[in-house]
Amino acid sequence: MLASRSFSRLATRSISTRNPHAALARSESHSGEDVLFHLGLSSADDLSQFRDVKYFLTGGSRGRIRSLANKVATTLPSHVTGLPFGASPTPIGSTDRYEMYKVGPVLMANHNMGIPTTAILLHEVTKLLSLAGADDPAFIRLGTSGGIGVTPGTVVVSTQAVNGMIEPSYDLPILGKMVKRDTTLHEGLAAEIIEANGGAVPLERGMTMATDCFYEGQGRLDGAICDYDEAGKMEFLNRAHAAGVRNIEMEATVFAAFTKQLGIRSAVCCVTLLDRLKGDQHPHSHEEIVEWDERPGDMILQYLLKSEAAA
Ligand code: R2B
Ligand code: URA
Repeated sequence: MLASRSFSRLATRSISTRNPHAALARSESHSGEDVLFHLGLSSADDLSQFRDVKYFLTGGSRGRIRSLANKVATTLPSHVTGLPFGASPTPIGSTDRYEMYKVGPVLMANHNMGIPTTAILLHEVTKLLSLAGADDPAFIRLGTSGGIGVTPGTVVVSTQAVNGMIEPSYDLPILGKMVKRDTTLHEGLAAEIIEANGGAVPLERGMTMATDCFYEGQGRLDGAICDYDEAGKMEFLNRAHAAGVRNIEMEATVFAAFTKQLGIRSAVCCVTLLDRLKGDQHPHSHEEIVEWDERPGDMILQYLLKSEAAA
């Protein structure tokens, strides 16, 4: 009962950008097009193929996104993917900065590491989907992270993102002023993902901290520079844990804030590769890490199957 209601779409709503100067881009560009520079696409291309996008999945590594695209192609039914039997997805646009794939209603691209590269992708994919007239697509980040007091291999489905100051805010200097944006994620989408998982992948709910540095920003003692000690590191990690943070990565704040500002439903699902309360380096075997790496994608495949079955 709850399942069919939560997976149904109540209203159609085109994704939209929020920029009163949109026409300026075309008038300034050499050819009168709005160029999505880092995707290698433009408003002059036939973007109608993106109109049916219902899900945008992103994660850091291009290899992980490529393998996810193949899994989506082989797991979703052919009436959803529209792919002939045995066909593999091929990248769309330029592959210099990002690798982007589309399988039926699922668009996928890697965002690389950190907030700036993720922000560029979010701007351009959102413009792309808006130009194409896509209807209310959900944005989901699938990634890896360091857990805090969480069993390694657990996927944290984020309630909210916090920055490296443990504040629920994405802070971006704009025109020389610090602009702070809300980082709350969409409750309903997270609930649908968790329900579709049905206990198959171990998961926890919790806040996710996004930092600007893998080493010092995450309180590691093993970087090339470190001006604090073990006690300082543990005080920081314990304080984050007490505030409700269950994992640390490098993109959740911009992902949450960007989507929240444009009214896009979004979720962040990151597997924890180690418990930072126990150390800084990955103590687990390569095979374990490879298996855990697949978990967020496998969870989302279950969500896609269920969501499409209810469509
Ligand atoms: C998780 O893993 C990467 C750093 O190793 C970074 O992109 C992140 O958020
Ligand atoms: N990604 C991070 O940002 N931190 C970790 O500890 C592991 C993966």
